[in-house]
Amino acid sequence: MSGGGGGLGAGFSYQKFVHFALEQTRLRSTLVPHPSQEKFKFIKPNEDNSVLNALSFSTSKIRLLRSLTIEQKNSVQVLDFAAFSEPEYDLPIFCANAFSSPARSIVVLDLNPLYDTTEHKDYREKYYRNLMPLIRKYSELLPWGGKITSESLRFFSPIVIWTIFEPTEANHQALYSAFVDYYKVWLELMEGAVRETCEEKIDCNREAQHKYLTWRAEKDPGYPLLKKLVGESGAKDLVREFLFEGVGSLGTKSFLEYFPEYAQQDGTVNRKRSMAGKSFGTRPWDAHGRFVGDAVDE
Ligand code: BLA
Repeated sequence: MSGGGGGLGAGFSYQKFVHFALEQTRLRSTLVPHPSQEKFKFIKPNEDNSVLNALSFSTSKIRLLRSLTIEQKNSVQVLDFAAFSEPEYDLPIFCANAFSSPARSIVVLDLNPLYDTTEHKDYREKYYRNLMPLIRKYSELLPWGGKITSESLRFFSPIVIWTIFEPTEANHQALYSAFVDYYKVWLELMEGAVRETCEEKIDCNREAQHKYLTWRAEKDPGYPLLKKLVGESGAKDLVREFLFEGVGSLGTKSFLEYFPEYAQQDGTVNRKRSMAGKSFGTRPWDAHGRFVGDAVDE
């Protein structure tokens, strides 16, 4: 191992994260392979130096638990791990995304809220009030990653870890520890979740999840890399039928129906990620999870 960090060259791998999460989930529920697994498990990248690993499952309460890792020898390492509950539960969406190059790691780790926590205070109280100590634990080790668009922010919770760091051993260790804590917390919420019976509420949960899937399937910052690795139609399939499976079946609204501000005159979707042009340079929630953000122009 070289002296000054360099966790990536030293064999850093996000597989460890995936193994931990699957093992923990198995302790509490039965994992059944998700139908999407068959098509994507053996997905082969165009480039010899790259390995893709795709796994997907469901359980009685989890509609889709899926993980994608990308490993390029001594260079890029990617983790995209998410868990979506059945619409009968209003559980947050577990989201762990990390893109690591030798220069830096870009990380989002969160229990993404199904409902905006500024508008839906009851939802914030229900899920995040008791979790605020988590952010106190990690805000120094994994500090705010700098400007983030208002569009992304509305999918984040008050406990989000949004960070950019030098890919050293110590930083990856901190990230692993945070991942372990966040996933355990999510599993506990999952275990405690009570099945909703009101059809209207179930419909709302389903639509909220569909809106989230629609956003991510259209605007994922990882898309160019996926396209490079598996080609344009391969990347589209991976996004719509694996990573954000459900985007074609949980609802019928289109991206532009949810996010009309992205409409261009010819009816196509503007490819920019941010239309508002506003961003947040510091953590915009207080210690109670209340929104206190002050957006700045990009
Ligand atoms: C960058 N990825 C980013 C950024 C965010 C995210 C916030 C910083 C740039 C920005 O502000 O848009 C991640 N954004 C998210 C997530 C949500 C969101 C998780 O809105 C959820 C709602 N990243 C991945 C994967 C790849 C990847 C799987 O998660 C590759 C396959 C790559 N992310 C990637 C790259 C960048 C990036 C290359 C930097 C380049 C860029 O910003 O376009």
